[in-house]
Amino acid sequence: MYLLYTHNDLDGAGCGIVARCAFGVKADIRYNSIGGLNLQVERFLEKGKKKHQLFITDLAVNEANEQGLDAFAKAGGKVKLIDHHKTSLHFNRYAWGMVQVEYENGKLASATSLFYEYLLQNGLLKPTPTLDAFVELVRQYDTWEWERNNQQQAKRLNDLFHLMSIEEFEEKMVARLQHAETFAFDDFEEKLLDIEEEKIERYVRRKKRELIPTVIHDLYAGIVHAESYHSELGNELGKEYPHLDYIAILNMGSKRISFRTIHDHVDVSDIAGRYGGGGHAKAAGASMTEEAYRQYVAEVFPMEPIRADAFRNAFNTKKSPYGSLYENRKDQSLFIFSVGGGWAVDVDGEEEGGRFAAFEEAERYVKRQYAAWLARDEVYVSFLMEHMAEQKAKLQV
Ligand SMILES: [Mn+2]
Repeated sequence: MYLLYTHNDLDGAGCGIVARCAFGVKADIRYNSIGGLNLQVERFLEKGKKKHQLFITDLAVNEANEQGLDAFAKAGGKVKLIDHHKTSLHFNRYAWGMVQVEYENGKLASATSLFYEYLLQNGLLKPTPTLDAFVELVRQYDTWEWERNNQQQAKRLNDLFHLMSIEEFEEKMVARLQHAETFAFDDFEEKLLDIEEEKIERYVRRKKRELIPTVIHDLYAGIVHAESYHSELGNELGKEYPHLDYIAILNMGSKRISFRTIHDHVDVSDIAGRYGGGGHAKAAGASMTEEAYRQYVAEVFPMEPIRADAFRNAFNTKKSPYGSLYENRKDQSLFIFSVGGGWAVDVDGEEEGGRFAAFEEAERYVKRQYAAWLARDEVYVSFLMEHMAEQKAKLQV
């Protein structure tokens, strides 16, 4: 018998699917949340079944289970932990650990791609073009390479995964991988996916208005409560508000926080690590500890959500030669204007913050220091008129 304890996301399910293709009914597959795995491994170690081959994929165990598994392996037990999370690299010190974040050609690994290659190399599964294509879609989705490559099929595969139970998805995919010549969705799935795509867009648009900006441990975070579509939210909100270092997505029901960033200067697995969690540099998660609850929920509760930049302006546009006006909830006026090849900021008429080489840097400054947004045209026009009146009055003195 083969036992597979794997993650309950698309990459984890991909491991279940290739295991089913390899072992058929001889595989007992359990899909776990990050927290659920340790309980499952504890129970397995108590029974100490040495005749089973245990695979753990896309997840890591805690220290107690790490030692338990090592003792189990040393006593002749068969176990393999295959993962691609940076925070799991220390398992490589064991013969039973196989953690790889990146391939030699620079492409990022996923648990499904690593496990698939393991099965091929050990003669447990025969490669087919359909399997290759499926594994590559999962890898592109899990590593976000799909976005750069605009690989919509990978994104849609993940959407489809969330439209049904894991078991149903596994059954559907295994049948397709065993019989189809190429990997594709059927007409009904394509229609469902179109509807789902619109639904996600509406959801993200609504969440944009609930985002709360705050500073935690010297980093600028955007906080939002959401039960689903964490990847889409992390990505869309991050791009909409590039002055935020990262996005924290809270799920109060499951008491979990997801951390996402689009920036290279932030490693969200470090932030998750502070609360006992882990993950990748750009996507990580943790349980909501009491400290996390205080910082991300209680202290933030009285704060106001972020205001989006005015988007229908004809005059008050970014990088306008006449200057761009921002405002905030304290009724301050932040005016960004070009000067001598650079950019400067006036705060209520006084220059502040020094000179900026690029407009984006000046904008980042007013957004981070003053929680400001691009004002609407009406506000801009009356600001300019007042400004001109002041200048005139000064000249007449
Ligand atoms: Mn993964």
